[in-house]
Formats: sequence, structure tokens, C-alpha cells
Amino acid sequence: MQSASRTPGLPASSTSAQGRSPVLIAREQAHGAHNYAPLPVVLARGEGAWVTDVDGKRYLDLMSAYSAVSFGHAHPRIVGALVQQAQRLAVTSRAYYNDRLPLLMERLTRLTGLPRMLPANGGAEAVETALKAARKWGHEVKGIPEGRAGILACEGNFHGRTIAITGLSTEPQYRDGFGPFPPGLATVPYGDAAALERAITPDTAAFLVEPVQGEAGIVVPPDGYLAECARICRRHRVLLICDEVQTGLGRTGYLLASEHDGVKPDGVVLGKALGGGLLPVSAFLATDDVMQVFRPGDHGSTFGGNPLAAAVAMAALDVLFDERLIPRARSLGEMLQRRLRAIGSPLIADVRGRGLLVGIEVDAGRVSAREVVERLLARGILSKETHGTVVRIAPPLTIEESALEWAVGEIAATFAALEAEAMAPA
Ligand code: IF1
Repeated sequence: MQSASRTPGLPASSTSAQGRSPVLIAREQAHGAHNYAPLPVVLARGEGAWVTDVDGKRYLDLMSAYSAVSFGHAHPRIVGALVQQAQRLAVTSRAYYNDRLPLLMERLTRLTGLPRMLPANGGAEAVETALKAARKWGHEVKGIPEGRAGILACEGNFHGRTIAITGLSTEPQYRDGFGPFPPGLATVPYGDAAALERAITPDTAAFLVEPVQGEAGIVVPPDGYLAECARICRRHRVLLICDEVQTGLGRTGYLLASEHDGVKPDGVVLGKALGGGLLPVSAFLATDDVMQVFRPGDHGSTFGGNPLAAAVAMAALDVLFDERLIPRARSLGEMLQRRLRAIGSPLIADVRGRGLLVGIEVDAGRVSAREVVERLLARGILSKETHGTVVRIAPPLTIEESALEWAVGEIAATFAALEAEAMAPA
């Protein structure tokens, strides 16, 4: 058990009877935008799959910051690369070359089989890069009249929070009040390849899709869906762009989740775990045919491709392969889903996912996912609900098997307690 280290900058007097957490929560509430409703825990330290709050309580992290911490908190090899590079050279802008980015470009293009990479920072920024590339490719290469290049995405999608990406969202809360949205954005039902084909017009430039939908509640499409979408896109000369920000880099038991269907898309978006759980690092990778549309000055960002991000991403990829985390995610994920299904609680409507991206769908008429998440928190487990009915279980790929076994026991006990309460006489 790590002792609760003093929170820098927090005077000792900032402790209430319940410890330091309430004070810090109140201070954030007083000064921050309320764009989240965080669970009532104030984290202070992390190591591997375990984190500690300001009052010294330990939690097993089954959320890994929405899959950004796939390699565990403070992975020594990645922290070492961060510190070493930070002391050498961190940010130079792309006005100049640097000695780290070419290495990352070579590595990611070789790994994905896509010959060109455009580096960015957050996932949404890389998705926006993909949308811009697709539109310009549509106009310049496919010959769609200027200003008419359309993008198709899926109902239930999540690709980020920018205005254009929100224009693709079908979630009312994500859209309310933020319009107007750009034209040329439309959606099709997820998992229905025929619906995709029906929606394609001569002005369609690209189809943007998550191989497994994360925010929608860990929605796994039918086997072969992505392969059929790839055939349809090829038939209609529409770019297939896979958003692997959440599903990529081993999370689903493959380097890229699109491999599950044997699909090689025209473009791939990476993010989250690419930053090793330390920095925002993202990338758009694509064919020459697509990436050629970018000429100097067309697109860019201040931090995209900085040597610090490149060094950290390279270390993250080293860890992914040296610690054999891709097959590990597949085998641990299979064990996890098997054990969760074996709980057999009537309050569990479904267990689904791929690799270590797993969702527990609860019987919404009898219990809320938030209630389950809050009870798991009390048992020392970090998880997160999505869409009110699904508990996301996405631990670091490095999680100890024994810790995952312990967590399944705690999840089983949580549902048993909920059942007992539901059955108890009023
Ligand atoms: C939030 C969840 C949401 C993503 C995919 C792009 C992005 C994301 C498939 C954008 C980001 C994050 C954003 C965060 C919660 C989390 C999330 F699915 F992971 F749970 F929202 F749906 N493509 N997902 O999942 O990447 O710009 O955030 O780096 O906005 O609340 P980003």
C-alpha cells in the first residue's frame, strides 16, 4: 500500500473529516466548467493497473482513462523515454525536422501497412485530419464537385467533440445547442452493410467507422460486417476510414481491430494509447492516393509530431510488442468475458466486447450502470458507465491476471448484493 503522499500545493488544513477528497472536489466544482460529473474519487498516484486517491485508498483501474492507459500508469520504460527526451528536445514545431518523428513514421507505416502518416495530438484532431483528407481527396481525386464531398458515419458513433465531428453524432446531448453543423454529413445504422450501400451517392467521399463502437456501449458488429463495408466502399470508390483511437494498439486483441475481419482500410486514426498513458499523441495514416492531397501549408498544428511525443509513442509501441500485450489482451479478454458470463446474474442482460474492451449491459429496468459503477468504486474498482446501461471494463493490457480475477469476484458480489436488495421485502 502506498502511503498517501502530500498533494503538492494543498495546505494540510485542507482536510475534512472525510479526508482531502471533498475539499479538492469542492475546489474543482467552484472553478471548473461542469462538463463532466466525475465519480467522487480524487486520484493522486498511479502505478501499473493500480491508482491511489489523495487519502491513500487504492483502486484497481478497469477504465484506463478510456483506453489511453493501455500500458498501465507510469510504465517505467515509457516514463524513462519521456524524461530522457524531455531533457534532450521536446517541442520544435514542424517548421523544422527533428530526429524522432521519422522513426515513428517508419514504425507506424510499417505496422499498419499504410504508407503515409500525419501526426497530431488528440483523437478528435486526428479524426478531423481524416475528414479533411477525405473531402479534399473526394474533390481532387474522385472528381466530386467542389464543396459537395460527403462523409458517412454510423448511428451511435463517437469520434470526438469538435463541431464537424459533432455534426456526425446521433447523440442529442452531444449536439444540443452546438449547431449549425457543416453540410455533407450523414449516418447509417451500425452493423448494416446494406444500409451503407443504399446511403452512398456519387458525392460520397468516405465512410468513417469504429470497428467496435466504444461510447455507444461496446457494440460489436456482426462478423464480416467490416469486410462487407470494405467491399462496398471499393465498389463505389468511397474511402474506408477506421477510427481506431479506442480499439487500436492491442485493445481488442489485434494491433488494429479491423484485422479481426481481415480488412485493410484506406485510412486509420490512432490516438489514446499511442501516448503511452503520458501524453496526447495521435496520428492519421493513409494510402499515398489519399495523403497526396496535403501540400505544404494545407494543414498542421503546433504540437503535432513533436519529438517528445514521437519518443513516447515509440516507447509505447516497444512495450506493446516486447511485453506481448496483443495476444495477452486476446487471452485475458476471453477469460474475462467467460468469467463475467458465468456470474449468471438476472441483472446482467449481456456481456460483450473484443479483447480487453468489454461491456456489461445491465437490465435497465432493474438497475442502472451508474449504480453498479458507484458500488464497484466503494469496493476499490474504477469503471465507468456509458449510455446508462453499460459498464465499461477496459483495464490496462498489463493488468495482472490475479487482479482481474479478483475484480470479477467483486463484480459478482456487487450483482449478488443488488439482487438480494431487489428481492428483499419492501
Ligand atoms: C469524452 C469513450 C467517449 C473515441 C474514438 C475519437 C475520440 C474518442 C473512438 C476522440 C474519445 C473519449 C472522449 C471522452 C470520453 C471518451 C469516450 F468512448 F472513450 F468512452 F466520449 F465516447 N474516436 N473518446 O473514443 O479522442 O479527442 O478525446 O482524444 O469526450 O468524454 P480525443
